[in-house]
Parts: sequence; structure tokens; C-alpha cells
Amino acid sequence: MTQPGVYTIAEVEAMTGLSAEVLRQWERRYGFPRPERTSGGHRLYRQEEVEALRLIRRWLEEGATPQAAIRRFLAQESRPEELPRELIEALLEADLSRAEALFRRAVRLLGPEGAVQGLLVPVLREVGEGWHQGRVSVAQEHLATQFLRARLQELLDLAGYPRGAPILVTTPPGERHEIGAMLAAYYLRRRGFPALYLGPDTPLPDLKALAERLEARGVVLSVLLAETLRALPDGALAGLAPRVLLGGPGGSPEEARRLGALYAQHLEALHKALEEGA
Ligand code: B12
Repeated sequence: MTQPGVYTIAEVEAMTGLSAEVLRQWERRYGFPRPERTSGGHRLYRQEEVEALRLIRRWLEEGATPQAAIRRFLAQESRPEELPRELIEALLEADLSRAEALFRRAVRLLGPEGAVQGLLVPVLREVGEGWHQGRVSVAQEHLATQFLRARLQELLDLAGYPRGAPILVTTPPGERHEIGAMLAAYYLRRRGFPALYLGPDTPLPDLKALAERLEARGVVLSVLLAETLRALPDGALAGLAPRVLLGGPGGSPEEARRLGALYAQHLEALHKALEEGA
């Protein structure tokens, strides 16, 4: 997802408060920023660079020299293993522009699925565990989860929506953990399936009615809390759609069978399970 240069030097000047002269000087002296050039030789800066320049400007305001600030930024840029720690730090400090830049860098370095599995999911788990253990406040957890949820929604939107009988993706009644369901929808979309993410916690009669109206090919449920399934009577999921699949740590093959569904072990295997019913 490397972005093309879009901003002129005058626009970057206005957005960052760094003068055109300073921007040109840094480029010459430190090799950063690295704008593209138009055929006429004019500089064009990427969104990511603008965010980096804002961050560097903040460090200057905190007392760093330009050379030290740029060096710090470039050093960080080359270490993907530092990304989770840095993103957690940025989110807990409510520094969303930094968080955004880190997420973009992860997508660039690891690809979209790599960024989701290698950054988004571990950071969500860490922040959520912090909340469960009282190390992270409710407000911090909400901000972090909202940010990560929005990034995943963005990737889901970018994955496109193929034509055909849809697959409805949600969580069972009472289950508010929604990232697993969003991930399932994302993996399906990336593999060419028209997965519709409904949000979490959908009442089963509503789900069945929608599946019938849209002639859905399948229903996929993500389950983290095993008790949400235990609360359902035998066969409760049978007949929601031609294929009903469960996945996530709160489900199991046995529980799926009891409810009239199939259990998919991994996100990578989900599309095959939908195709083959295995
Ligand atoms: C973030 C979080 C929250 C957030 C959720 C925000 C949101 N909008 O989703 C909030 C703060 C709201 C929350 C609330 C609660 N939570 Co909570 N939460 C978590 C946390 C930290 C991460 C969960 C998550 O989203 N993981 C990301 C997903 C993608 O990872 P995953 O679940 O491992 O999924 C992987 C696979 O399982 C698979 N997968 C997932 N879904 C699917 C679906 C398919 C089809 C397939 C094929 C694969 C698949 O792919 C994923 C990628 O590898 C976990 C702890 C943890 N370490 O997981 C606790 C956790 C799940 N929560 C827990 C609890 C107890 C609760 C609350 C009951 C707490 C309370 N007292 O209120 C409430 C319940 C709310 C409700 N009714 O649902 C417990 C559950 C214990 C249990 N096993 O029963 C956990 C395990 C924490 C703990 N250690 O105790 N939580």
C-alpha cells in the first residue's frame, strides 16, 4: 500500500508548519523527506511523509535537533519487530496520528494480512488484557479498540465486494467481541467471497430472516465466549442458511455439531470449509 506522492511543497509547508526551505535543506543534508518528482521536476510528498514530518516537528518542539529527530525516525522505520510496542505506546498516549503512521508502515512492510495478524491482533489482545487486568483504563481501551476496529473496517472496505449470494458474518447473541468476525469477513473478501459483516450480537430470528431475504449462501459466526453458545438449544443454528460455520476460541467441533453448524479451525481454512462444507 505504498502511496503515491500527492502534496506539493507548499501544501506540506501548510500542513506541517515546516518551511519549504527547511524541507529542501533536510532532503539535501539528511536524505529525508524523500519526495517524488513530477515530470516538471516539482516535489510531491506522500501522506505518510507528512505524518512523519509532523512527528519530527513535535520532537523538535520537545528539544531534539533536526538531525537527531530525523535519525530517530529513520532508525524506527527500519524495525518491524518494534511496531507492536510502539503502536501500544501511541494508542495509550492517545497519539492517533503516530498510531496511523505506524499502522500504514506495517501494511507497507508486512502486507495487509501480515499487518492484521502481526500487529493489529496482538496489539488489541495486549491492550484488552491490560483492561481486563486493570492496567489500562476503560477510556484507553475504548480509544485503542476504536482505532484498530476502524483500521480493520478500512481494509475490509478496500478489499472490495464481489457479486453473488452473500455470506453473512456476525457473532452469536450476547457476544460483543467483534474483531474475530471482522477478520473472518476480511479473509473471505480477500479470497473473492461476498462476505457481509453485520456487526456483532445479532438475534438469530433476524439473522435467519435476512439470510432468507438475501438468499445468503452461508452464515459465519465468531465466538469468543463459550457461554453464548451454551445458552442456545440443540439445533439452534441449523437452517439459518445453506452453510453455517462457527469459528473462534469459544466454539468447538462438538458444540457446532450440537447446534447444527460446522466448526472452522482457522481463518485460512474458512473459505475452503464454506466451499466444501468440511
Ligand atoms: C478486546 C477484548 C474485549 C473488548 C472487545 C471489543 C470489541 N469491539 O470487539 C471488550 C472490552 C468490549 C471486552 C469485553 C468483555 N470481555 Co473481553 N477480551 C478482549 C481480548 C483482549 C481480545 C479479544 C479479541 O478481539 N481478540 C482478537 C481476535 C481476533 O483474536 P482471537 O479471538 O484469538 O481470534 C483468533 C482465532 O480465534 C480466530 N478466530 C476468531 N474468530 C473466528 C471466526 C472464524 C469463523 C474463524 C475460522 C476463526 C476465528 O482467528 C483469530 C486470529 O488469529 C480478549 C483476550 C484475548 N487475549 O483474546 C478478552 C476476552 C475474550 N474477554 C473476556 C471477557 C470475560 C470479557 C467480558 C465478559 C468482561 C466483562 N466482565 O464485561 C466482556 C464481554 C462482552 C461480551 N458480552 O461479549 C475473556 C473471555 C473468557 C472466556 N473464555 O470466557 C477474555 C479471554 C479475557 C480474559 N483473559 O479473561 N473484551
